Amino acid sequence: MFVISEKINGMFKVVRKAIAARDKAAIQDIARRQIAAGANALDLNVGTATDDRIGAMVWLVETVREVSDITLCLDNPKFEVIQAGVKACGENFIINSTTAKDEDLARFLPFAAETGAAIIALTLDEKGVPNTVEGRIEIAAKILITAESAGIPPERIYLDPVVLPINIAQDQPKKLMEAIGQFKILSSPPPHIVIGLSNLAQGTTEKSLLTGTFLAMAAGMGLDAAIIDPEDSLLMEIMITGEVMLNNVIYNDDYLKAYRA
Ligand code: THG
Repeated sequence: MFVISEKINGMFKVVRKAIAARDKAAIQDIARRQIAAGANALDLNVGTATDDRIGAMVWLVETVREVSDITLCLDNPKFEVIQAGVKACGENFIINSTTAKDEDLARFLPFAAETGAAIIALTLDEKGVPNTVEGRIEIAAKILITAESAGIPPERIYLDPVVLPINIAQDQPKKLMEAIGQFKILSSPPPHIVIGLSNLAQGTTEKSLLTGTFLAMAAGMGLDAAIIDPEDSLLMEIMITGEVMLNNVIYNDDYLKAYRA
């Protein structure tokens, strides 16, 4: 599982304050801790509090780049913000994200092709997030076909079926499991599949248990990347144990320690 850290996000108060105060040390501290806990990439999201989203994104990229060359997942719906983040980043980034709206695909895909970057694509279009498995598959197919015409192979596409909170959309996880399985057979080689896992548990009390159970089930269907908090040790242990079940990691009695080493 490709672990993308969710913690550098203006949704969190500490990050919001650090961005406002341009407090480098606070951001660099989160980055170091998330990497030490097992992050393979860091999602950078300036949130909605600041007016100057371009300035905030460029500052976040430069701040993290001072301490790490890790892959940065530039997270913003606005093309201009992504463009500025990419410029500041130089190398080793993922674009997060485009939707399947014609207007978004027409700008994000040629840009991803030009930069050689991987790109996350949400399976939502002009009509929003589909409620059905079929609706998500149709949009996923549209994304893969449009990406291919733009010169982006499926290996550089991360399809995101869009996870919704369990307390408002309990019918969704089962549909997402099915959608993930179907996405994987849409192309050869298959696309990657990513989710923002914490969306599931927003406003709930059993966050690790809900996200951990979902993660294990989704991994079984072919999920291969997730935006999560690697400092959530129960979640990480479930993730690693899932890798054992899928025969991606060799079992021995010390497999948790071995994986972390
Ligand atoms: N797909 C993609 N990118 C994404 C998401 C996605 N980026 C943002 C988000 N979703 C993933 N990141 C988070 C980060 C935190 C939380 C959820 C998703 C979260 N926050 C707590 C809450 O809202 O209850 C606490 C916030 C706080 O402390 O204030 O759960 O789906 N491609």
